[in-house]
Amino acid sequence: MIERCQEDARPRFGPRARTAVVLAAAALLAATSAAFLPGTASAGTTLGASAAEKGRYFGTAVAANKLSDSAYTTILNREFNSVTPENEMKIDATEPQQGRFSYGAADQIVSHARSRGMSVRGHTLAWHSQQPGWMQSMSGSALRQAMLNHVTQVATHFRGQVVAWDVVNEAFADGSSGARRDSNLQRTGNDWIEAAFRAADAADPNAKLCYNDYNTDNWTHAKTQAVYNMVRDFKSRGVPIDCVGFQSHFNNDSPYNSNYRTTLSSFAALGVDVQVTELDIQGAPANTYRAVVEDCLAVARCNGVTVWGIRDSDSWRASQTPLLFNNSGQKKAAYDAVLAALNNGTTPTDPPTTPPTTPPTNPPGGSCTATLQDGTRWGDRFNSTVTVSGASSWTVVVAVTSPQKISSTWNGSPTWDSSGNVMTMRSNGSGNSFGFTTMANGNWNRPVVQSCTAS
Ligand code: 9MR
Repeated sequence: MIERCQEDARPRFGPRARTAVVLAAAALLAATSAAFLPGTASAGTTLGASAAEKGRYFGTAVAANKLSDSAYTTILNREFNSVTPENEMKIDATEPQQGRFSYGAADQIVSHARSRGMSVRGHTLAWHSQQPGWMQSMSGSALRQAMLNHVTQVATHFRGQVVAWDVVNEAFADGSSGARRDSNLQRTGNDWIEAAFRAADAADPNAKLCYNDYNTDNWTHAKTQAVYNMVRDFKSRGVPIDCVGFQSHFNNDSPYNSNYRTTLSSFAALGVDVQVTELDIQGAPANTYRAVVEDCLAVARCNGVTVWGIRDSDSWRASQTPLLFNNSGQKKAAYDAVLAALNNGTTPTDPPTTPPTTPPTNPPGGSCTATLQDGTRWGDRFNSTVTVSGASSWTVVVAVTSPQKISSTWNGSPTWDSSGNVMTMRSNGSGNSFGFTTMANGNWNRPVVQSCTAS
């Protein structure tokens, strides 16, 4: 049975005119990725290159005072294609005295990153914590004005250099209340968050504007639901929010849960991008790191993953050894798991946690439904994802229009007809969706799903 792809005409970045900068950044990342052939899994050898092959970034928090440590910069420059200043863009760093702005350390990181083709996430414009003394002692309309001026000045200074901003950080309370966190900013009025987003939007219309928080990873938690409701409300009222950051500081008290993918996809379904912004995991278990990356890759609007430091010794939780490199800068098992997940391979040392085979839900030869969705678009190519329902084991035929060429695929086993324009993709146990990159060669027609067969 033939199922045609469904139209999805939503603008990818909403009404705000930020597409050009985002596409330029994506093209830059794509240009750094390795070449690879039709039908093969990605074969990147670094986190950044492998992520770029999947249309994503892989980033790290960076501390300016470590940029003189060559062991640190060797790993940074080799592995990562996105950076987040760990402390240098915070309020106490950028406006230590009211009205006197200080950008030296942040500029140093931005310059290091951009001169090497890495993108920058800005962190953070409005936060209850790390406020300079003068702001801590303010309240009411004076504080509201000072906060908005800070957002405006800092976002203006970095305009064009920061791809995404954590506009507001950690504004919800822990625990089961689902309430806003009490803070001097919250006491200026419940609309302080949307006011901050509007100020950031006016100052830098091309940056993606994110809300960022921790302990919002588990879909069932009250805090997660509270942030979800806020984002849904913002989208319905036209508040300029583009993305949600999930810090993802996992430890024994706040562990990874397999519903993380549901969290990411549920937020994405509200019409925002999602990003893993501060990942670290106590003990750095390879399986959990891999699961986080796979969850992000499974959600089309998950733009990338940032780990919160390079070596364990760089971590704010160094004693928990939560990062991908040990104190000597050597790759840990978690590194191999992340790279393999990005390349869509498996790690031999880690047995699968789910049974290898599940009985087919549909008899062989029956029909299934395959829906094609647009993914990231660069200057010369674009990604597409196909989601299959109605069969756990399937064969989907997709055609592109000459002179288009499919240059890479993921999450399936492809074969090709003699023209190279018709791809038969078979499920390979990676789940119910697969993706591919099409070189446009001047033709931007959408690929067409020709058939879906249960097998
Ligand atoms: O890693 C950061 C650490 O060096 C700082 O002392 C601390 C306070 O500003 O902030 C840490 O980063 C935090 C981030 O800004 C927001 N989410 C939680 C992070 C870990 O505390």
